Amino acid sequence: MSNAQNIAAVAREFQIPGESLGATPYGSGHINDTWCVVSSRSGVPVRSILQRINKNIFTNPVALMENIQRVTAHLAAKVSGETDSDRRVLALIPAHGGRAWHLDADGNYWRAYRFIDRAHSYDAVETVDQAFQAARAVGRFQELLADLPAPRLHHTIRDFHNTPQRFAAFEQAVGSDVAGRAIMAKCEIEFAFANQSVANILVDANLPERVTHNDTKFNNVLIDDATGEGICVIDLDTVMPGSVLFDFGDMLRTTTSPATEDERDLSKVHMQFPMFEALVRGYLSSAGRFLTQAEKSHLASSGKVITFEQGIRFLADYLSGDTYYKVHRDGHNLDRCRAQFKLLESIINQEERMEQLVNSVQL
Ligand code: ADP
Ligand code: GN1
Ligand code: MG
Repeated sequence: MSNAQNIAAVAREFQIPGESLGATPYGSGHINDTWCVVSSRSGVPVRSILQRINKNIFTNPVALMENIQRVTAHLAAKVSGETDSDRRVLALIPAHGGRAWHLDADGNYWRAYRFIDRAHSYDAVETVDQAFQAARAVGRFQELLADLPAPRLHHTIRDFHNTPQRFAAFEQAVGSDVAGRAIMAKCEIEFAFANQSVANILVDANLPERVTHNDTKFNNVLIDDATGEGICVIDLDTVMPGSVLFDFGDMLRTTTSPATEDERDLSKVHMQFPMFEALVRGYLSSAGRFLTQAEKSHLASSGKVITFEQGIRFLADYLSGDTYYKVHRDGHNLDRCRAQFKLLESIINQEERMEQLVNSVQL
């Protein structure tokens, strides 16, 4: 159900105005399938985003879409009146019946968003300002959602950042070795076991629950082409109750190294201190207004936890035969794991200096 004709048919289920000109696969996300749909409105081409939600991973798409509707409505009300307010929040395009989603004959859930023009996502960070801007945008996103009215959002994936549970799943994947690949990943498996204690740092810290994004990798923040501002935080599937430290940690994981997440030349993978500094300053410029001391004191260690968590998630998926993340080459998940573990080593080597920086910025 993904040839051009079928995509056009799905696009017609939504209130996308104008006549459809075509659709192309879009973005580099690992989970959902995304297309950019172009339609002609009075002769002017207009783009929309069409997404098929990964139903193996998100087992309750209706609850997920309810979260997204509540979150986007709340954010839109908060930014209304600001310049460019319609580019600061994702806006769902409803289906013809008025629902926020369309269910196809194969049981797939789809949604559409207005395309945010004049902004881009990047798989690797290029400048310190980009790191600053992305972190500021995520801090603001959390701040704007702090007064989201009850009830609590649905957990779209249970125990998403329960790192000890992620470790248990990894251990199980090693034990069952269903794809017979453990032999290929001996060093990485040893490294994971040697660093097991990292998994407990944030769960043991008794941090406050807030509305958080939970998937703040750099390519989930759109950077404005003209101003360089982190204009919109996207990919809202995992917005749910959580700790802000996982959001900050995932930015640290994805914005401090010059290399992409799956870089095979590990000499390119390292934590660049100036990027970390920009990240801390950008994040505190918005989130500094509401963070507790306990949260601030875990900023540096959060990167270590989530980089470890992500490494063992990629490794577990490699050992399980690549059932979760999209892969584009043999050994892709193992490459991703290796890059995470290299980055983790680099973070650990600079930990003391990172803690000092966080303390000095707070004064
Ligand atoms: P995934 O969950 O698979 O990562 P995303 O929601 O992050 O999917 O979308 C994939 C990519 O599509 C993003 O990285 C971004 O480049 C682009 N994208 C998503 N939504 C929009 C939008 N509303 N406007 C412009 N680009 C978008
Ligand atoms: C997935 O959807 P995407 O590609 O932004 C994953 C994140 C990982 C990330 C690693 C729902 O994010 O948790 O950190 O890949 N999303 C889900 O690149 O598992
Ligand atoms: Mg994404």
